[in-house]
Amino acid sequence: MTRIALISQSARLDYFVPLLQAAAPELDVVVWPDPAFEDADVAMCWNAPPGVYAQMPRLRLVHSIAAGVDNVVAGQALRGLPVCRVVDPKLADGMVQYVLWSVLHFHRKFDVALANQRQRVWQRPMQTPAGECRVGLMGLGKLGGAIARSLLGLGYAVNGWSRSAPDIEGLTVFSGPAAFDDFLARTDVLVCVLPLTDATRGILGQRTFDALPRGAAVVNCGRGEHLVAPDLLAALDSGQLRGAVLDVFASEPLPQNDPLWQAPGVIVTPHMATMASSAVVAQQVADNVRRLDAGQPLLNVVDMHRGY
Ligand code: NDP
Ligand code: OXD
Repeated sequence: MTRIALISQSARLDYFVPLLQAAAPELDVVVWPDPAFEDADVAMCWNAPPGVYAQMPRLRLVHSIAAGVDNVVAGQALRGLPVCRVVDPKLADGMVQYVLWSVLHFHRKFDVALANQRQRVWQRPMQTPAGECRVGLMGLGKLGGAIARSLLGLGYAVNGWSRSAPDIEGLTVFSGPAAFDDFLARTDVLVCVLPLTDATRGILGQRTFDALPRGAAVVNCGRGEHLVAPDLLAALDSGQLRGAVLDVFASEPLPQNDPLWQAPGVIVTPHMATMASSAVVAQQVADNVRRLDAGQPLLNVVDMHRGY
């Protein structure tokens, strides 16, 4: 019987047990750190403890419960194991909504109105059409592509940055590191939906902020490690940046004493930009386990050379 181990050092994953049993009654499901995890064929993970796969000699597949795989591969010897992730159109819908809310916050100057409210100031901020608000999307994959199409549909001026140049009607794409500064120079609201890799870690730092037009805003819904928080605070303090919406943090939950909680112009949300339904995640993992056992190609396999 194929055994699947639910593994996380930071979250309880036992709610997946009945969902997996419903999706694939033939599976034997165990929850780490039950010692039976060592004999599992499949690891289904979020934030896996470093080195855990080395204790699993029968392991044949690592499956993230999420779109990102950074925290299931960090600190692991993968020995060529396939790594799969979740891809779900409804996950993209949630991200589109979150980013739209963030873009509206800055474009329609809700940040100004809310700050004025705290001072009992009645002042109608000047408004501009969507076409004059330039949204710069870092990452044009499953999530970034959906965001681009939605914002373009609402009339925003959208530019994108990625490694390749996906063909999205109306989107101007800047490709690779050489085009990064040109991309930034045309951005009023910078949105990060990149995966976390060696190439993207710390990309939201001083160099990037300095290359944006003065008064630009930043939205991070990729991973916390994309952001260099002291650089953000300095850029806000100097007025180089107008504000930031942050959904992800290097340490989650965000520690009580973190200055980001109270930083003027910063909105903190608890990694809620989007979330696949647990039933969909369980079904996708169950489908991939069946494919694995049948020797069929797996779905949503991550290219571990790229890291995403
Ligand atoms: P995809 O793999 O579909 O897309 C990744 C995109 O990033 C691609 O456009 C890719 O470019 C681009 N990219 C990767 N590395 C670079 C680089 N070095 N330079 C430029 N572009 C790069 O990922 P998804 O859209 O599905 O998800 C993106 C991330 O969103 C996840 O990894 C996760 O971290 C985060 N996320 C956050 C959630 C939240 O609630 N806050 C929820 C879900 C996901 P190319 O295609 O050209 O290679
Ligand atoms: C994801 C996430 O990667 O929820 O899916 O962050």
